[in-house]
Amino acid sequence: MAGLPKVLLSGFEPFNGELLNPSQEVLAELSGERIAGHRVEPLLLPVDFEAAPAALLAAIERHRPELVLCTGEAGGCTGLRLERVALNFIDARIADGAGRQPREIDVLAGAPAAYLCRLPLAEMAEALRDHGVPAELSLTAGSYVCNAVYFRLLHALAGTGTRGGFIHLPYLPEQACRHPGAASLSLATQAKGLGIALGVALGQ
Ligand code: PCA
Repeated sequence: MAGLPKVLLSGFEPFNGELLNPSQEVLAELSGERIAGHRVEPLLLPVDFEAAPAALLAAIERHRPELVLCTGEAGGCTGLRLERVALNFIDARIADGAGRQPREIDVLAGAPAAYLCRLPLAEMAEALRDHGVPAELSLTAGSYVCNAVYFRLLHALAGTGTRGGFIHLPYLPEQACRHPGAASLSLATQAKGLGIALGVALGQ
């Protein structure tokens, strides 16, 4: 399988007092899997405005993937949230892992205000629902570390043949127990959903 083209799949470490991050857990489920003729290469990122994009861009250099799919937790969302837009904007509600809390600044000065995702997100969301996985399209990935990583990803990939996307994930049931009323999806369903989304994206 070493010769297969690669998909780079990133997730984040737990943050904001959580003991788990669904995006970290799905990496273990999908690591090394073969999807539509591609091998899934996992990458765990720290919740850090500087270290996370740096590690992602280094991994892209190292692995030369055909597709990069980043994932992160969006506690409270009800399904897989397919992000259409990466904004050149940071406004951190809480400090990152390095203690930084930038407010109302650019991700990259001089770069465009936003990038649109070029993956077939509507088709991916439809396929997810067809397979019983709740999914929604979203026009903003927020203004925290996930959006900053997404913006740096799409900026780096602009004009290359490599495609990229970002999917936010709901709490795992173990997390939702500590947030009464919050939605959750099992790890198996989340991992299945990412496999389906990747299959549709790679089939294009
Ligand atoms: N979610 C955060 C950062 C890390 C994560 O998993 C976000 O949505 O920005």
